[in-house]
Amino acid sequence: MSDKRNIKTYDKPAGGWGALKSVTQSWIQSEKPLKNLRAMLKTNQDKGFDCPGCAWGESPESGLVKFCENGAKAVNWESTGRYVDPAFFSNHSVSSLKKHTDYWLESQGRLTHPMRFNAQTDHYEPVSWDDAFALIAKHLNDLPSPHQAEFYTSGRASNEAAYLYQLFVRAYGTNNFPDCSNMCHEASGQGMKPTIGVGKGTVTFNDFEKADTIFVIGQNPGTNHPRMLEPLRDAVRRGAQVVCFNPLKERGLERFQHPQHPIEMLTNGSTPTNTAYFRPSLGGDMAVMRGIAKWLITWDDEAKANGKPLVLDHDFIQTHTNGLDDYLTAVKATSWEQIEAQSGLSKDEIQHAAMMYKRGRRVIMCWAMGITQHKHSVATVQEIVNVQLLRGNVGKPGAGLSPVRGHSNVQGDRTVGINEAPPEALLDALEKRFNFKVPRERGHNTIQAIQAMESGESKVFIGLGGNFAQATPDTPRTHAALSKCNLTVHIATKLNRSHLTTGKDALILPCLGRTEIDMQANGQQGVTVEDTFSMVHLSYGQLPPSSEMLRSEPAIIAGIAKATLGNIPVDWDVLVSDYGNIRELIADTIDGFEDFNKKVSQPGGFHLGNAASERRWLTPSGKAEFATNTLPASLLNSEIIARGEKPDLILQTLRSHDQYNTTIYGMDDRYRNVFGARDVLFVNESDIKKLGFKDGEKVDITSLWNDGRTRQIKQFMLVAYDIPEGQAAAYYPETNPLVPLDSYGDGTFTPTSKFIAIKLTKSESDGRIPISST
Ligand SMILES: Nc1nc2c(c(=O)[nH]1)N[C@H]1C(S)=C(S)[C@@H](COP(=O)(O)OP(=O)(O)OC[C@H]3O[C@@H](n4cnc5c(=O)[nH]c(N)nc54)[C@H](O)[C@@H]3O)O[C@H]1N2
Ligand SMILES: Nc1nc2c(c(=O)[nH]1)N[C@H]1C(S)=C(S)[C@@H](COP(=O)(O)OP(=O)(O)OC[C@H]3O[C@@H](n4cnc5c(=O)[nH]c(N)nc54)[C@H](O)[C@@H]3O)O[C@H]1N2
Ligand SMILES: [Mo]
Repeated sequence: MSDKRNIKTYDKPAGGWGALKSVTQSWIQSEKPLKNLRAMLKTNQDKGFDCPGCAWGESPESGLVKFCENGAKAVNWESTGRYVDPAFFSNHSVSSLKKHTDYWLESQGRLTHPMRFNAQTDHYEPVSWDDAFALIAKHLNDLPSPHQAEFYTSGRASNEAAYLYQLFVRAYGTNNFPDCSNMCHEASGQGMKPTIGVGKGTVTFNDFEKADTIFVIGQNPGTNHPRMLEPLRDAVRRGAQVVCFNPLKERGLERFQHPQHPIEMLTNGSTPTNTAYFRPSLGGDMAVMRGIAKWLITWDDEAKANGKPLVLDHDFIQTHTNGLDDYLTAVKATSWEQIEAQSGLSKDEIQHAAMMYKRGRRVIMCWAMGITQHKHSVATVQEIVNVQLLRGNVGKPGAGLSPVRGHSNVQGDRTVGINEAPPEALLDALEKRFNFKVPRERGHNTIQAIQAMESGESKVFIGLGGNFAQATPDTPRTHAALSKCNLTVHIATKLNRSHLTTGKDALILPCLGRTEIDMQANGQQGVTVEDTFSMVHLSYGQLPPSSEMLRSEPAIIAGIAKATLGNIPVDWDVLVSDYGNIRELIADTIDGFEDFNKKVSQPGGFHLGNAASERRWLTPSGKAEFATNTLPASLLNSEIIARGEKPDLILQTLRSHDQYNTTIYGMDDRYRNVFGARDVLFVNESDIKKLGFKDGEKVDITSLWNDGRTRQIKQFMLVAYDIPEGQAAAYYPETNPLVPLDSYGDGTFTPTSKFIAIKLTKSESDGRIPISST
């Protein structure tokens, strides 16, 4: 390695040989390459398993190979030949494990045995499944109120596991269901539900083939949904418009070379994945959408005056919507000065975007975390909906709304009842079917769960997957909150930092992963998942379990439930003997799942249906509602303004190409040309100069908030990067100590992970470290 840092622009297309090389490496590192290769070919196939990576859905017609580079990494990461067994825990105390990085912890391999923390020895020690269940039952039954326990879910849990979990927790007596969705697409659901009547995307895979314009807003599919690059590329090839809004020039949104396309690979051919690229300010998308609406309305008025064809879809608006007049008034009252200042785009640029929108007769708008992790995310989602309603782009083929979900079953978990604010209809159905008094009080979301543990009100934390302590904001504070618990329990496949922040008692319960064969009394079981297009399908593990001691998630939940409640309200063992029994209960209680077992046994599964996509509006008025929100007066939180200090930069926290949320696969971020490091801060070169630093220098980063706490992370290397002035970017989860717990979205409680006001200071011991060998 040279001692000179070197971060150039990555000039190769996304995918391509780089992706193939990376997949090969992940195979070899798994130490089970041949077995995994056989398993890989079963990814997303009929009778195979659902990719444990992202929630992107499959084209029904796609061929033999249905995985992408990052899906391959997810499979090889889960199915490793390394094991974290009782000997490992006896060699490593919990205090010594805490000194290792997140990457090291997870790379030690698969958890093999149930383990109980012994505070005296500072070690996790083996425990029998029955004793583990009995310990949980004792803690839960000792609590004065069921509302003092928190039941977290990460979005990899299957429908069957999630349904059993919510049934158990509600029978126990609470709706405390903090989940990863609270930190993710919460704003999409909250924004869409009151406007179009459903909180899910309205499109399916096939719509992408029919669209003549696709907007991709605040999303980095090249890394996080790589299989989406194919429909984007195909769209560009057939002459459709792909319009991207992202402050960063993300490689996957520029060019793509299909790694599973031999001719493309051999000729080194690649295709652009956009036809226009706009680079807004962080948090500026609501203003962008408002500007697009303003142009559309202006053109419509002009067309009306000149007797030309109108620009808005007045028939659709008349028949299907409510509230246009108020919305028009709000749009007209928003000044171009404010739109330009807040969006970071000029009136002309927005005109260009509006033209591309107008040109499409069928437009899909996709978005992800760049939209949902802001203070005013709900209003931004609703502005996207408004623009789509103006031209009737909801509920027709090739058009619609597509919040692209993260975890592979995060959408399904919500559908089957993981919801701290459950709809009354769900509670009524459960009460009727199971004959117990369902708790009606709203439960805790993720932020409220942390607050409740911090204040000592909540005493038990159970995590169905995930890495709660690292994924959530204000890291040291969250760790402190967890360690105040009487009991912490983690149902997990791999060791992570959350497991090391123990309550007085603590358990790690190792479970089967998606890739593994799940045998129960009635034979091999499959589980179901719902993708981002509301397609529900079966997933069958292919590989022998990593350890004989592993239990499936449904079996573990049933074990906890039986120990805590006995056979109330169901015979838990019968449910686990055959997951078809769980699906029967889902069919009885959850909308859209009638004949579940039959429907899901068809190859490819079935579509859950989406009323808005059929132009049935499940709103109180029976119509789609234009939402009239005003642009925020300032994007800066009032707490920061009150502090009276001007931030140096606004930081967004994002994913590298070598990670799955808090799971770090490696230290490279190929498409951003970063190698061997994650403690980097991307900043515009002119800002680096303006702030008195040099490229490559190390800085400490402090975030601003008005609560008297200091939030700081140290020794991050400045990287001069192609990023708009005033902005910075760095990787999550390392940056979570900077996100104040109380800085969350209006109406969502989603941490504002894409908008953090920061100050930089020179690190005490400065050193230029090499991060690239090129
Ligand atoms: N390989 C892999 N796949 C994953 C994941 C993973 O970690 N690794 N995570 C999964 C999960 S849970 C999720 S939720 C998804 C996340 O998928 P993404 O939402 O694509 O994830 P992020 O890395 O957070 O990227 C956010 C993108 O939004 C842009 N952005 C940030 N702020 C703004 C803004 O204010 N406006 C606009 N227009 N753009 C902005 C950033 O530059 C970045 O390109 O991916 C899922 N798939
Ligand atoms: N600053 C910042 N914070 C963020 C985000 C951000 O963009 N910026 N993104 C947010 C988002 S979108 C999300 S979704 C959350 C993610 O938050 P989580 O879902 O809580 O985190 P993950 O990193 O996906 O969880 C990884 C762990 O899950 C366990 N695991 C893996 N597979 C399985 C399985 O099959 N079963 C079980 N039981 N366990 C399994 C492993 O032990 C692994 O260590 O983070 C959020 N936090
Ligand atoms: Mo997510």
